[in-house]
Amino acid sequence: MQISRRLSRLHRLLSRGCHSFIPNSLRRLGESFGVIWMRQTQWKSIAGLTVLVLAATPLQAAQGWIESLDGDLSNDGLAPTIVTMGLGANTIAGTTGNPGTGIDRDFLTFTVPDGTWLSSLIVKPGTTFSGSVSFIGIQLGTQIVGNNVLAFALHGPETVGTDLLPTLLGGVNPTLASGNYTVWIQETGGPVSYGFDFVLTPVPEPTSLALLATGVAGIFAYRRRQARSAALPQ
Ligand SMILES: [Ca+2]
Repeated sequence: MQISRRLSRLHRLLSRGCHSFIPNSLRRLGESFGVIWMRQTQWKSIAGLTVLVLAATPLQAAQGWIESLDGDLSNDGLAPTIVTMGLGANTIAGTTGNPGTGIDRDFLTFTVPDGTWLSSLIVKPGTTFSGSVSFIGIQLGTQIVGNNVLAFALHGPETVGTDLLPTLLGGVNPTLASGNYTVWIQETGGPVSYGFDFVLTPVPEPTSLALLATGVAGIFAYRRRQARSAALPQ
C-alpha cells in the first residue's frame, strides 16, 4: 500500500511537470521501477526535434510540370517527359508553337494511379492563343507514335476556365481510368503560353450502372474521334 501511494504521488508530480522537485526517496523508488528521468529542457529538445523532422518530411511528391521551373517538355512523342501526377489538380504549363526557329511541340507521359481517375482537364486562365489551331491529344501508353492518338481536341479562347475532357472524350462526365497516358500539346501558329490542370479524383464505389454507362459512352467517343485523325497537326 505504501509503495502504491508513493507511486501515485510520483505520477501526480510527473503530470505537473515537477521533475526537479521530486524527493530523493521517490526518485530512488522510481529508478527501481525503471523510470528514466529527464529534465524539462530535454523534453523540449525532443519536442523541437520532432517538429523539425515532421517539417522536413514532404507531404507528397512534386506533381505536374511547369516549364519555367522544371524545363522544356520533350519535343519527341517517342520519348515524352515523365510527369508525376497525384490526387488533386496537377498543373501542366509551358509554351508551344513556332517562334520562328522551329516548332516547339510538348509531349509528356503520366500515370493515373490505381484507385483514381482523370475526372477533368481544365484550361487554366492565362492560356493564350495565336489565332491558329491549339491542339491537345492523348494516347494510351507511354509514347505517341506518329499521329496515333486516342482522342484530341482543338480549342480556343472560349475554353479558358472550362473542362476539355468532354470535348476530348465525349459523353457525360467522362473520365480516364488508371493507367499510362501520353499527351501531345501543340500550337500550330506562333508561340503561346498554356496551362492545364489535370484533375485526379478517387474512384467512387460503383453504386449504380450509371457509372458503367458513362464509361462505355466514352469508349465509343474515342473510336469516333480516331476516325478524325486526318485533322492532326504535322
Ligand atoms: Ca515547350
